[in-house]
Amino acid sequence: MTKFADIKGFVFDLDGVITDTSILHGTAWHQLADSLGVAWSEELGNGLKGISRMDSLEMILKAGGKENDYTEAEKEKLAAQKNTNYVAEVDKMTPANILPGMKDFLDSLRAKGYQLSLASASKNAPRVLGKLQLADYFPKIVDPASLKKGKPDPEIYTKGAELLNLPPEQCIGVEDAAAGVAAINAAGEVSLGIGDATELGAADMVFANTSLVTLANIEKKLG
Ligand code: B16
Ligand code: MG
Repeated sequence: MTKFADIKGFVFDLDGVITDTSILHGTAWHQLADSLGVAWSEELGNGLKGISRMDSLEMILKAGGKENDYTEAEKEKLAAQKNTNYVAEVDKMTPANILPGMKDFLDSLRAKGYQLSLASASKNAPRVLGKLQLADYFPKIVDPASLKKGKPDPEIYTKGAELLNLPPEQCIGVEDAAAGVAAINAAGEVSLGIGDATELGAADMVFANTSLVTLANIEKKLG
């Protein structure tokens, strides 16, 4: 098991970890589901966390029994429609939308010389980071368009460690979604989950919320 002293880098998810765009994603998908006549549920919305844009659309269509009703071109248009609505909300974001404690945590990581990269499934991640004024913290971002498979596949976290030139076991992956924790574990990194301990039971350590995520608390858990 990795010790705290072995850790050299952190690979971050964005949505639900640094900021809460999941609400904005949920609202935009809910709007689209309504327009398609697909019944929305909280469960459906939660299941989309960390899932790529096109995979999210497929899940919504499947939930409504409409997975065979649209051509690929039509699906691209539906996804673009959702994204237009989502981006309009993202553009209203400010640094006040950084989740509690996360700015301090990022500052402490920088001060202690840890390397940081971003492993977000979101193609809008650079835009979101810009709105939060955190772009300087993440010069290394995995390009989600380069991925063959989304979370829970380890690819995005493997690439996140590669960007840092670190072996995976020297990295902590930070996630709010079960699919993301599975991806971190499969990549051989130490998994830090933020949220419900039952939902994120596969994580090496779980914190109930972002304000509990500090280097001191991580050291306590990792030893
Ligand atoms: P976009 P993460 C994920 O971000 C979101 O959790 C997920 O709900 C969204 O569908 C996905 O990004 C794609 O986002 O449509 O902006 O490309 O949690 O991996 O940071
Ligand atoms: Mg997330």
